[in-house]
Amino acid sequence: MSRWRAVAPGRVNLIGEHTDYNGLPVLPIAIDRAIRIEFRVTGDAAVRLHSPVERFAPFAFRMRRPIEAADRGDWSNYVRAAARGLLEHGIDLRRGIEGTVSGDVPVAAGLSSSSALVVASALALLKANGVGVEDGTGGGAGGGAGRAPDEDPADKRPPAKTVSRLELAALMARAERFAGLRGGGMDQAACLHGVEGHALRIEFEPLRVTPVAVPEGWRWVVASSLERAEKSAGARDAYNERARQCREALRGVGSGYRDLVAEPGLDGVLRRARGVLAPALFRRFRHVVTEGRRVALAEEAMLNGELGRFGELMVQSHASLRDDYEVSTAGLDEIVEIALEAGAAGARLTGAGFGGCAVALCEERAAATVMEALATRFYAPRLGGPPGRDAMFAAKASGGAGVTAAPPPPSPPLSAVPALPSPSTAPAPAARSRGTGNRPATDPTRDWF
Ligand code: GAF
Repeated sequence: MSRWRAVAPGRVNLIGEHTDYNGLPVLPIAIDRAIRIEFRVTGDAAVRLHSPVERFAPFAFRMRRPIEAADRGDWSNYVRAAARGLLEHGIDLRRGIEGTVSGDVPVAAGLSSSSALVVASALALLKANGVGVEDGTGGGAGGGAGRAPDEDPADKRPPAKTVSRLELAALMARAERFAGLRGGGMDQAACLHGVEGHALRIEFEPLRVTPVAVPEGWRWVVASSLERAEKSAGARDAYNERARQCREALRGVGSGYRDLVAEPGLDGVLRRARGVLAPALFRRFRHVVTEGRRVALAEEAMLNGELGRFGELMVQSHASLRDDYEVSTAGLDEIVEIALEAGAAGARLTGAGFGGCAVALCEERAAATVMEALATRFYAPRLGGPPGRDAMFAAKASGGAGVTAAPPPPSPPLSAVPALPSPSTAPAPAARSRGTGNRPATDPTRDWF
């Protein structure tokens, strides 16, 4: 019986934070850390998955509309979101999947493990139902160097239907909102369009992805603040609140963010906005428009190989996220400070903030010194020893998500997955009501799907 493996990378956003849901570009990389689903296709339209990580309890659900949500914070919601998104798009999910979810993207770390799970689930379900994924790029994206192939060459059956990567990215961005966070679409697009050795300029409305080569010798050090930034918990409400404030600010200023960022000087825009917005709204607004401007400047710096300039823009971005957008934490600020003092060209929080990780840009020869300084000054006092491989690592710009044939299993103990009632008689199963139980851990980055 064929077995498959859907692999979907996490991402590190280099610059352009909290701009995607305002229709402004971002510049992330897909990283060499991924969520994997090893699965076999089943004849009934149901999903049965489990994980070797204890806190992610096994689950099963039938893919019949409406797909019920499980409790807030339950990891199955990301898989349910993918199935729901595909069904709503009119994709006929007659066949299901059964398998194991694993991976090495640290969870609740701002590295997009949840979107990687959504994308991996969607790819697995599409594969199970003979729907191909095309590299259509909407005119923006270049080739797929380093991208895992979508089809096993041995599988000659023509796909019943195809979707393009861009279409799927947009679809999954909408679908993931089912889990509660009103995200903007960067994470799913980065996950599906990653290109080895390249950052990705992602534009929205319409979605376009353009790879930008990362110059030789630029290194990205990712360091966790050891504070969980749970997309499905506290961070979600604070995030959604920021998105609401951005819309409100725009109503006050009376123009679109894209037009505002395109104005020749931002001083006039900011002066006008200061006159009409309450102070907190003005600060949110100022972050968005200045960050929008920084993304274009950072891309230019990357194209010109100007490491110092790119670093400066990262530092400005962090200050703006800390002071104007108020999404940083003392831990993230400290990591940025230590990294800069140790010789990083730039450093900033990455992802939504409220905990999670920071990313530092270093010259190749400075990376070890920066990591050493973080180990001694940030991690040793907190962990009583060196950071684990999920707390601090050098990330590489990597290829995007795909499905390949999997080697035969050491078969997973699927008996652990709850049985579903018979499809002919039973209603769709009620959402499982077990909480995930956020166990306190010394190093909270150690859990992964
Ligand atoms: C989260 C969201 F999912 C993204 O869409 C983006 O807004 C990011 O936070 C902040 O830039 O990862």
